[in-house]
Amino acid sequence: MNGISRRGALGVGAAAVFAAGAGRAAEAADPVAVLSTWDFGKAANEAALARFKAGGTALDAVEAGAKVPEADPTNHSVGYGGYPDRDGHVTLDAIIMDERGGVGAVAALEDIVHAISVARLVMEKTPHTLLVGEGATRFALDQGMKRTKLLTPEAEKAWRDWLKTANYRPVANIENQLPGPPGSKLNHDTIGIMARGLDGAMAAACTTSGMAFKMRGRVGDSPQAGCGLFLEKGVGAAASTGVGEEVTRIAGTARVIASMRAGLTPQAACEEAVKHIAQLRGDAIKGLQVGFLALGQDGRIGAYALLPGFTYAVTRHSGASEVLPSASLFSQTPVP
Ligand code: SD4
Repeated sequence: MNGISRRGALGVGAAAVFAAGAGRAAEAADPVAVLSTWDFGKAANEAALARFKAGGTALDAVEAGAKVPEADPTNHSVGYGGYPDRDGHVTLDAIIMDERGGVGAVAALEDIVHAISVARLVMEKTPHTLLVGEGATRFALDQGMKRTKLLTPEAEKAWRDWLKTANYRPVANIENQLPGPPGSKLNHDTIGIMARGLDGAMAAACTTSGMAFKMRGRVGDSPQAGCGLFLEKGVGAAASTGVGEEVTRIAGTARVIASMRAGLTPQAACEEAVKHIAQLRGDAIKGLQVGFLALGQDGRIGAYALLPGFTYAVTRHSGASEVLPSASLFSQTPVP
């Protein structure tokens, strides 16, 4: 398909059984506290765990974690310092969910650094689930949040360079291709983050400045419940990353959670959703990245992507953290 080789399934069975056994033992000894997308998720996870340790809820934990990349000017796909749309405006999308059907989201939010905190206020202080654009900014200001210019000189320069060709072509794994080795201060991206307290209560959040140089008004998968993020009590949570349109077409995280509810493991559920996108879209997804990450209520983790390069960060209640590579459907990223 597309001249890209599919990963062979041969030889995976025994390794998967071994990994499942090892995963169960690790979970029993030291349960998963926080799971998030990409290598930079580790710093976010650690902030989330610190919030748990300070007596915070799972909701407090995911908010604290999401705020880390939002405040970081070297991160070009979340919050302050994010790359703008093609008209030069930084616009943010974010969502937060709890176990009682609580959903709060903002889309195309401007001038406010912590989109995730605005999303939480939407959930807690309004009868709505999603506020967009000017109304979302006005709500944030009414709630006492500060107006901040989000376009940094560095992001503005990148935009002006882009304007020379104005060719919109999302780069696969740009999240891990910025200067510096993986995990360095310069590697950051959209974050999907899921937390589970020692009492088993879960919450999840996602925050992003979306695809760089998108059309003005474009909203991706991230702030749409069931697309960029979904959580269901007793089942687990799932987040997506990559080209949001490809996730939205299949209501990706709702699909992952539905599969888990029907009995698939988080890993099998992520694989099913990625394969569905590939089957549905054929050549149209050539060179595009989509990754799903899921945390089951029982602590099992799933991660799967279209292309190699997607990574995720796991932090346990002891404080042990690791960044792991996701498996992928295709074994190579095609050269444009
Ligand atoms: C979007 N899914 O706006 C987001 C971008 C992203 O890793 O997750 N990039 O389409």
